[in-house]
Amino acid sequence: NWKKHMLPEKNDTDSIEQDIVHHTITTLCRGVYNIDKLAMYQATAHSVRDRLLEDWNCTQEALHKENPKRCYYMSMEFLIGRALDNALNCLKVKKNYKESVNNLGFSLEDLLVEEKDAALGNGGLGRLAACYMDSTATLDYPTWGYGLRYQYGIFKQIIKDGYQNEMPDYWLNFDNPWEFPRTDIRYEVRFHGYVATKMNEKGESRMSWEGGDKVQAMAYDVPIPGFDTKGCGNIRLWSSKPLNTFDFDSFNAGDYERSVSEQTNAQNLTSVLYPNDNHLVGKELRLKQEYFFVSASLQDIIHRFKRAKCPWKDFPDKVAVQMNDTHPTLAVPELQRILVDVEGLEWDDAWDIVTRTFAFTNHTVLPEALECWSVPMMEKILPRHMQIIYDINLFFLQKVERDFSPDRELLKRISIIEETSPQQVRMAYLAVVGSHTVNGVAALHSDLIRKNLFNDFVKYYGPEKFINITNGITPRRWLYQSNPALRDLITKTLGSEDWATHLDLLQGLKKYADDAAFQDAWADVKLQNKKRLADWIKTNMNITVNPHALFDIQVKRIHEYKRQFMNILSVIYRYKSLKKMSAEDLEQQVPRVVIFGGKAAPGYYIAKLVIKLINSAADVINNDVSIKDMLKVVFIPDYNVSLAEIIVPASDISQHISTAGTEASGTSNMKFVLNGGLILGTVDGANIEICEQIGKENIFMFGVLADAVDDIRHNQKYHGLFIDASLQVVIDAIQGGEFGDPSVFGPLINTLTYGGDYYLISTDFKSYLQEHTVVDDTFRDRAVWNKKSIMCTAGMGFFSSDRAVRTYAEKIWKLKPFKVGV
Ligand code: 26Q
Repeated sequence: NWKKHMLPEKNDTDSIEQDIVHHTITTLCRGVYNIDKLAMYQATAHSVRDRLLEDWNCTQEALHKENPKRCYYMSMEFLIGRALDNALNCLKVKKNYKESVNNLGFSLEDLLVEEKDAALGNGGLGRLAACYMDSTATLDYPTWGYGLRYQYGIFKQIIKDGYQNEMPDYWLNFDNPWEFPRTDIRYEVRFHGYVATKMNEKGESRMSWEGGDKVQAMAYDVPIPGFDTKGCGNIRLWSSKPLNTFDFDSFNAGDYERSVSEQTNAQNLTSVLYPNDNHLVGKELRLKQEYFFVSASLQDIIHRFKRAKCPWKDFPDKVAVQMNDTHPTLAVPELQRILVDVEGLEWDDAWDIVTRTFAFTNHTVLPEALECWSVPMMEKILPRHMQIIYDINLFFLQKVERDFSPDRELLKRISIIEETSPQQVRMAYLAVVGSHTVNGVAALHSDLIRKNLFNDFVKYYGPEKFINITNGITPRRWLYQSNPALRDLITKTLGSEDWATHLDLLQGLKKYADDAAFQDAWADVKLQNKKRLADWIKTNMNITVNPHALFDIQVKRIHEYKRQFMNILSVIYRYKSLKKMSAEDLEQQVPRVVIFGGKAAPGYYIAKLVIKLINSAADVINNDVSIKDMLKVVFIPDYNVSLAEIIVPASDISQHISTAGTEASGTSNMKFVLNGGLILGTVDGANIEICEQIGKENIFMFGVLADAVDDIRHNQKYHGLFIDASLQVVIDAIQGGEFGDPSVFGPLINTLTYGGDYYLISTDFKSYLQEHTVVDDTFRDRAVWNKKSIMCTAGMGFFSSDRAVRTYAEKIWKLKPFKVGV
């Protein structure tokens, strides 16, 4: 009888309107006559989610029946952004919704911006996870994401006096139509306690983790629509809740307050996302979050596995787990613990299952970002896991010694335990030992980790275990959704919108690259997008920028290795040069708008000073009438996914200027180029492959190569730096107080002059300035520029996250698409 009531939702405008009104009255309990934009957004979102849920249920039911192999993408971060526009596009109902919302007296565009970003991530790694979920859903791969449901996402950045201030992002303040609490899906997670020996059912002696404190993990599901498919993916996020047991001991002791405060502690576990990007913080709470996440996810995976009654040895044929960096690495000892201590398997059989299940993606080579946890901390919070890690390490080292080399130095280097005081667990090594495949995220990065970080492991295991899968981005959000004008032009030109799921088809644009009419249409789209951004800047910051100027954009987390400092130094150099020019010369310049955006980790003092310097320079430059609007500087506050959707389509140039060898891949570089923006960049990360794909004549590259960096650092250390005259001019201007109290910037300038210039700004500065001149000269010839811009977009097929995910599925997960009935 159920079936007959399960009628599909209708998507004609009349039915849509009915649904929206219905949700207004019931779900929101609002009178139709006093409804505001927020309520209207919510009612609309609820009606869209109804349509999504049909697909969700359909997919999950089919998966349950067929029970194919599945992949689980474990990530501490998912930087999803807004969901409504994406869902409308995926379901192909945007046009009708627009009309329905209009008929109800609202504009859809107004409603879309009412939604708060789901900002459960810091930057690249979290956004990558979101793009991959979009692609696995679109390609019908049976993949689920697992993550944490932080109540506070990445902080909101406010600029006060030029300085960054942080405000909490309490994003769940209003109801969130895009998550489903699963009140019935709960698991217990233990911390602390002790290890005892016990007899199991077979009469064997086993270790058992007992006592300690327990909290509960409850599931929230976030449906992930695929583009133009009935299939719908899922991200399962865990929220910590107090266990609903009553602490009678405390109660009897009359300590009611304490028992309540313990409950609050349990809830606080998943309160806040750590706001550090590419930087380890060794906080106990972070370690607890990691274990909580891993424990709940594995219990859920095993619960699902057991329903099919397969033998344990088949586990890796049913389950693939991808670890997004080392953050979920405790899953390795946790699965080993469950198999040996709880399920009674022999160590070696269990270890075989573990290592056939996990794979690990590395996202960084920066030493300060590599996770290391102190042994005493780990012992206290996870006593049994610490023992298991020691055993994993012991057996591993014994094998290395026996099968490979007895060299003590090698064994010390390759050990999962670092013999510092106190000892440290090297999580990246544990992840390598516990995985069957390890991958880097761009060709250069994968080479570097094979050569440096994991070199001993490559020699021991052989090179096959260490592969490259270059990152990708979803063309749905990063072109189809965020750049409607370009989307329509491309679709019209190519004759269909198949490119949105087969991005290589963009190649078809190449034959129009010299066509003057097409170039004009192309340039007009760019101008529209620049106007859209200029309007945003005017409305939100009250700064006027000229949309015909060259828009030069650097938006990403603020970090020394990304060298926003070098960018603002070059801007100051440009400013000083403009000021020296005659009126005639000034008139001949290419006007520039330099746009910055990005958050600094709250405790990252130098990064915060960079923000201050950008804002101080902007103040002076933007108010100096003598340069005739030839230069404007804008720091866009609170850069996030939704702002990126406005900023990315509007670049002429975007900057990706990390010291060679430091940026693993970068993904915003791909987004800008896909939208017809040219790159000014170093020979680093995915810039190199972008260059290969689009042609070196279409990208501006400068700076030393990665393999020169070590020697230069060495030389600088022993022979001092060489500060070029152009750089000295800028340093003098700052120290001379042209941008406010110079003592403020002392520590920042010192990173160059006394700090050894670790990121090689002085090395690259001259070639950077030269390349800026090349950019200006190229921009003067509009036809040449437009052609380059077209060739950029046309060559970006490779960087679709569909390609990346397909490669993961074929090379690592051994997973086939699973299509639900049409
Ligand atoms: C670790 C321990 C404790 C607290 C925080 C962390 C932590 C959190 C986030 C460490 C690192 C991160 C984020 C890393 C990251 O975003 N890396 C970026 O990953 C992108 C996707 O592969 C690449 O494109 C970027 O190059 C890389 O920097």
